[in-house]
Amino acid sequence: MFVLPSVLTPYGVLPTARQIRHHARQFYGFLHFTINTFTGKEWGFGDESPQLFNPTDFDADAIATVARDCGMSGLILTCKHHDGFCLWPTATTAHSVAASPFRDGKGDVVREMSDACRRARIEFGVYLSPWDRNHPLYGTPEYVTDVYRPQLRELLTNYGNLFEVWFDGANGGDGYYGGARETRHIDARTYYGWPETWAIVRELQPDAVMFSDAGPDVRWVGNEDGIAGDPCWATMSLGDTVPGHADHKQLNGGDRDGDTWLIPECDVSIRPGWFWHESETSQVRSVKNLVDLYFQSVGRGGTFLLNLPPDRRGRIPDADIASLLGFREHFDATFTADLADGAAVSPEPSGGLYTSHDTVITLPEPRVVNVVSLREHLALGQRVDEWAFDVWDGNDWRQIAAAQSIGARRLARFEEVTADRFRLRLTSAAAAPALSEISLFFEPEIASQVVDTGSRPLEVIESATVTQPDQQSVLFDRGNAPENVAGVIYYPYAPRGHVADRYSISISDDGEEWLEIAEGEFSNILANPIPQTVLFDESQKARFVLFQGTRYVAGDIVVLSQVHLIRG
Ligand code: FUL
Repeated sequence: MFVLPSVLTPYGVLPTARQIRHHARQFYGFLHFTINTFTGKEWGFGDESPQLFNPTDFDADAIATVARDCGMSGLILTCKHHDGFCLWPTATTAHSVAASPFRDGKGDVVREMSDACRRARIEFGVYLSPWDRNHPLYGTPEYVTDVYRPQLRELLTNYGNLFEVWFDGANGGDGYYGGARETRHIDARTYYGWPETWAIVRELQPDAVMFSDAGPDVRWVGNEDGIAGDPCWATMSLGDTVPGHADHKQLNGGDRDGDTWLIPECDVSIRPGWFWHESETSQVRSVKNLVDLYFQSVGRGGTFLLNLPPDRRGRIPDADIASLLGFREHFDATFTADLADGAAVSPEPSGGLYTSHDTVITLPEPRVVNVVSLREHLALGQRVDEWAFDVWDGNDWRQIAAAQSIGARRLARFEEVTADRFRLRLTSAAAAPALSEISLFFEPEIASQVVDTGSRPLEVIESATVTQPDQQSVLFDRGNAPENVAGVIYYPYAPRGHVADRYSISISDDGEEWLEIAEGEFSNILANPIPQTVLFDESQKARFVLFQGTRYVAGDIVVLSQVHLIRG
């Protein structure tokens, strides 16, 4: 049994037992899979036919096995995304798998996925989008009481234990809404009655953590890049933060001595988009990038939520699997052997905890080290403000790492050193230190990865930069012998804010008569400002190509962005 040294009393805001268990999950996955997988969209409008959902080879066991094999502790499935299509046969709407060709309308993706996770011995969680662009009642109180909460109850009661319930913050806007095709605004503060909705989760799944911009257990880290602030405090003062209305910077770093313990969860996709798009197969994150993200999320006291988008078969593509397994291999090569094992520690830990401001670790022999891993005993609160790590070079101590905050876990990389003596200095702490781990590791170099994705990268034939603040269109003049153009890539290089979220593309041979060949939405562009690829139904050979931003988010001007034409 753990006997706490008597000098240690808890400091500040403390995590719940549920949160302590969640911190330990560290790395888990997201599955973004729905009709969008078949339409190529990131946000469906809600008018898509359920007939489109038709994975040809869906294999939940194969997906869960990949997640387990790459080291994930669980998977969270988009049971309903913003387009309102339910991946289980719900009683609340006809817009579900029951109306799709999948398993002849008798399928239940949530059932298959939750069962497969249990078989693979990983946990299962659900994402249920509050925004529903399909449902006619969206925007009325009845949507919340008669549709959304009953959907939640179905998911919370029929699929076994859930480890996390994910409430995203995208809210209101235009949609199909049962044919009304209009814009519906809701008040993010009051509309969903979050306290009542959260109470349903507590009642039916008391062990599950809940995620949103405002917790109550897990908070968004403020970006969709998977990167926590440095430092990133587990506590944050909620103020007027509600799901869908939050200060991204504050979410990213938390507040030292904030009033609420909110685990920072770093969500990011293994590809640029959250859903599978064929054109992104050449852009799967490399092993090195995934490892860096682990250090920037788990290594800063957060959790790492990595999205794996199944393709139209209903499988994780080979290129993604190669990166994931490479990540696991590197992870094991780094973290299997704690090089501080067998060390003499001075002063000795008391009750299993390192309680001194200065701790010297003497190894039995010199070892090659380049990573230190620290953890605080979370039940006593986040106590350490600043720390530094030194190596004994034979004559003197030399500092090789330093940072603020430790919390659930702090990983620091430093130049490779061969030494037998190291020292941790807790240079500033709000209360007597209580560390549960000081470990040393050697991280090998990551071999560069050559993955043949079998996909041909898109070739840019001409680019234009938008420089004028009020310029909302780009005109390409391809001259008298234009080549085939397959589509357009829009780079929202603007500072977050003034970017187009609707577009229209037209062509003309003479600059007078125009034909619109594409129009649509750049969904989620504010939270995830990645390049947006629009591929035409067929290649076009026209002298003029006109790209127009027809609506702008968080402002109405383009500050600086680029538009590329893709070779057809
Ligand atoms: C956001 C959504 O708008 C995105 O489509 C995606 O699901 C991301 C994880 O959360 O709120």
